[in-house]
Amino acid sequence: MVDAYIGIGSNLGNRRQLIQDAVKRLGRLPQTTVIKTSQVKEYLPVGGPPQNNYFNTVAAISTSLTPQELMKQLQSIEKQLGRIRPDAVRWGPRTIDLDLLLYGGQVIDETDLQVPHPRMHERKFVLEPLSEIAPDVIHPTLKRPINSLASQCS
Ligand code: PH2
Ligand code: MG
Ligand code: MG
Repeated sequence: MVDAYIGIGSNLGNRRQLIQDAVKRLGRLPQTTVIKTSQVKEYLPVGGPPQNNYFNTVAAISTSLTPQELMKQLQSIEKQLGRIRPDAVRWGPRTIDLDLLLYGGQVIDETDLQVPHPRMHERKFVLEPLSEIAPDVIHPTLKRPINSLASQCS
């Protein structure tokens, strides 16, 4: 089993409900347990066109799915919760977004799968909730603990 961290965001529809539902579905994935979730907090949208505020959270899971299998399952949950792909606009509004942030200490650089998530270290809406549940986890390429990255992110 590997500890993985999933960033979850919603800014369309019943945002809090969608996030709760996404966490519930994570817990029902094969070979996967949800270990912890951060508080759900509201954040201003980062990037993209003007849009509604997001609710964001991070979930810690323990899984024996491979990163590729996990990614497929995350996309399937997004689809079940009304996510329309391809997105109309990059970083546009979405009912639900599930991003694989970290998968153990692994570094993966494939066309459809990059871990650690390439922008996680500059995003407060990721680092703040991640730091709440995993402050001492080391970012596998920057080699720094999450709480240190979070404290330097504005
Ligand atoms: N996701 C994005 C773009 N901008 N901003 C916030 N606050 N939260 C998000 O989850 C988010 C975003 C692309 O996935
Ligand atoms: Mg995202
Ligand atoms: Mg995404």
